[in-house]
Amino acid sequence: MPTRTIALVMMPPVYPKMPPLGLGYLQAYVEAHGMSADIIDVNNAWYRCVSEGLKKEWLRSSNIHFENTLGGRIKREYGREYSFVHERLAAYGVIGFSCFKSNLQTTCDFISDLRQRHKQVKIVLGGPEITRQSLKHKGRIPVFLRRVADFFVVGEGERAFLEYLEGREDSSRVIAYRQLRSLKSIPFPRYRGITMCSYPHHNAIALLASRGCVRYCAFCSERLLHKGFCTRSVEGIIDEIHYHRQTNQISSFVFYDSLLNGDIRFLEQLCDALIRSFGGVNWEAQIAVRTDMPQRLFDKMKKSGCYNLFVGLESGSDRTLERMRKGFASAQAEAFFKQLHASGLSFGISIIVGFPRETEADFRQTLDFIIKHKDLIPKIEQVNPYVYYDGTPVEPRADYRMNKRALERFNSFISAMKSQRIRYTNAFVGNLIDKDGHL
Ligand code: B12
Ligand code: SF4
Repeated sequence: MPTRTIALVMMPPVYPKMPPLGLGYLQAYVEAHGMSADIIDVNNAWYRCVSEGLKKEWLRSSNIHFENTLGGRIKREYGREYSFVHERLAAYGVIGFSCFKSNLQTTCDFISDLRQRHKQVKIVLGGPEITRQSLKHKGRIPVFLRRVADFFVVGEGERAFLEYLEGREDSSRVIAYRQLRSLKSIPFPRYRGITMCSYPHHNAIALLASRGCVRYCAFCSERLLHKGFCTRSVEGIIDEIHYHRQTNQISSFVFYDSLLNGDIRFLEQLCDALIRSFGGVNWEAQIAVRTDMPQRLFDKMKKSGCYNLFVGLESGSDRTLERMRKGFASAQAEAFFKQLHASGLSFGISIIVGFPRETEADFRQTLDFIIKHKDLIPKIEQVNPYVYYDGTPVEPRADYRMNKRALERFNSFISAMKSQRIRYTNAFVGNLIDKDGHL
């Protein structure tokens, strides 16, 4: 098996502005175990060659028609670039594809094309969409995927992919949730072979300080990707930042963690180390509302270089927050925002309207909360009607596509933000709404 050459591929469309973090981790892990794997970021290569109009479409999320037809379009309109990737991939013995909902169609179509010429190639599929498909089909991988690929990884990829490469796969053709026992000494992504300056955000890079989550929010599919919660070592993260500052002149670091404050002792150690090692670096992250963070920790976050935070408030109604299992009440969120504010930290919040059994009064309370605190909350980062995700404990029928009221409330929310002159991020308003209205 080790004689086979390995490629790790990201097909489009996914977010194209920074190198793919998941594939960076897989490459680093496989290489630490004595094998070599090349990352082929087709998403980035094709994004760079298309027209400005197509680039704009690429960045609009939940754009299902665009997602499902992009591969065919590239093949027709950018034939040279398509063939170039085809030729390049035909040289590999094992190809692992990273699957998201947005790139699944392009990935499957491309593999079918590749197999026509390259019958011996072994195809492995992993990534969040494979996990979602498995959750949707109660632990099974659906037939349309089984026809396309040889092997599937559900959940974290490092150990599972290595087991496959070492020939330890079994007849089920699936490895699920084979998680690393510890992240403490995991090798960090160096993206060998990738030209960092080919990315639009060439001075920024994604980091991961932890995996999983400590909360159980009812609507959330993110916590289903990884069982439990664990952190890396602070030293490992500092080494990674040193490496990318020196080797790739990276000056901004975007934490892709589900939440950076899952373990507040760890967060404090991280901030201390960032201050000690660099006098601070530019960083941003998602965090959850917590009642146990001392003010000095917010101060350290600011001092260590935090320039933006994303906080999931989701509702201003205590009944809805409780049904969402957010783990806090609106008064606690208010106190938390005051702490952020007092340390001079910039942040944005997200809101879900039309969550199951949200009454008109609950919805009003959310609006009132936002309006009352418009000077405290710097911006609304994301607003969406409730979207059902496979594997979550909420009724699928509550999804906004079957709940007219959720869309009505979404529209009233936007009108209120406009009339009250509340700042919001356009790109994430309604970003989970299908652009074609498909299920
Ligand atoms: C940061 C982030 C973003 C960023 C950047 C996204 C990007 N593509 O780089 C931004 C804010 C732009 C974003 C936007 C969106 N996001 Co987002 N995002 C994330 C987040 C929080 C982290 C992603 C990450 O890098 N994780 C860390 C890496 C290490 O994990 P990973 O990529 O999953 O890789 C591991 C495994 O999956 C596996 N693996 C991955 N690939 C492969 C391949 C092989 C061969 C193998 C064996 C294993 C394997 O091994 C890896 C290492 O263990 C995740 C949730 C999460 N916690 O992961 C959501 C997540 C990826 N996002 C999601 C969604 C839905 C979106 C949006 C569509 C939302 C929207 N409508 O706006 C957009 C789409 C943007 C796009 N077209 O890509 C979903 C995707 C669900 C799905 N089934 O595809 C996720 C999973 C959250 C969720 N709802 O569950 N997102
Ligand atoms: S805190 Fe965030 S990632 Fe964790 S369960 Fe809640 S919504 Fe999901």
